Amino acid sequence: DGPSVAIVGATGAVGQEFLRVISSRGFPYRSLRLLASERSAGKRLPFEGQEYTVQDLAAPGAFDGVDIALFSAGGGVSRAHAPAAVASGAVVVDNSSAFRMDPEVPLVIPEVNPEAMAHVRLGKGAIVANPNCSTIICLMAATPLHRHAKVVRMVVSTYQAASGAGAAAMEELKLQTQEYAFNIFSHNAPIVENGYNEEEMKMVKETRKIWNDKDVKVTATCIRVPVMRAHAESVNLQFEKPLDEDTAREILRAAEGVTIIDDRASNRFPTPLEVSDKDDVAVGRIRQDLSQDDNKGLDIFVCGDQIRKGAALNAVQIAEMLLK
Ligand code: A2P
Ligand code: 11C
Repeated sequence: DGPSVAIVGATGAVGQEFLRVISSRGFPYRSLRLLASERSAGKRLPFEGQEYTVQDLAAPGAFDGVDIALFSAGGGVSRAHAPAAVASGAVVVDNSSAFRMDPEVPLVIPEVNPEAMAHVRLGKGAIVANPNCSTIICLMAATPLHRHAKVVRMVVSTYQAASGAGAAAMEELKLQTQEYAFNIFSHNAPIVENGYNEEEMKMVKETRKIWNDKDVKVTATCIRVPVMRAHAESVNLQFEKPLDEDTAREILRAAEGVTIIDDRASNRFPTPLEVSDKDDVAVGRIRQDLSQDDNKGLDIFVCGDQIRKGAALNAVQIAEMLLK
């Protein structure tokens, strides 16, 4: 019983995490198909006591009988192959940026805007987009506060792990630790004409779409750091209504998928290592922004596993919503 699931990019960092998350959450599937490029076709991957042969995504009939296709093989692959999956009746949960800003495509963080996918039904071809990892991790912490006091402006600075650039970049970090270890650099995404890079612009545009608020002001600076698989983000929030830090802490304590690590006495706050392989996003350094009047500003520091909640877990949660 359960849906027939295909994983596109099954050999990649996120693809492999899809499998771990499916297993750890006991996601019910009737059958599983592992797809990647022709380079990997024929490769055998063990999973839950069975051996699966990786199939070429481009082979005819790759999506025949598939109910849910989890895509994480890059935007180009999604653009080229998601339409075929949709045509054969599958719901595609796409982890790439290819369709995120398409007005017809829901962009979903289950804890934040589940209502956006109210019209998506299993058995009827559709695409649901998984937001960018930096956006997911940021909004997991910012949204509960936004619901309470309405964010009017948000300033984000990220410290992003190598995993966001894929399995090859993680391997490179291991090999080149000397070079990476004493340095950080601006995110590798292309710079666009306004001087922002594409990663920063994703945070701006995706936040507006997810919050369904075209007026919220967002700016971001995205930096790559020598960390393996979890992003850190400094988030400065300006609210319409006053929000004091104790209330903020209470709100975040009650928020699903969020853990508070905020021990001032022992200087213990979220770190990328501590959230690695964890589902929850960790929030700390919760404090009133001194530079804003009337308790209308807060600073917080957020860490989240980029491959888990930033990608695979969020996508599997979306797939779980389809089963309800
Ligand atoms: P492959 O291993 O066959 O190259 P990562 O983000 O960790 O680099 O992983 C990328 C994933 O996307 C891998 O599973 C990779 O498969 C897959 N992929 C990349 N290019 C293609 C393509 N043209 N067709 C199908 N899968 C692709
Ligand atoms: C990073 N956010 O950490 C990227 C990786 O749009 O899904 C994922 C890119 C995306 O570099």
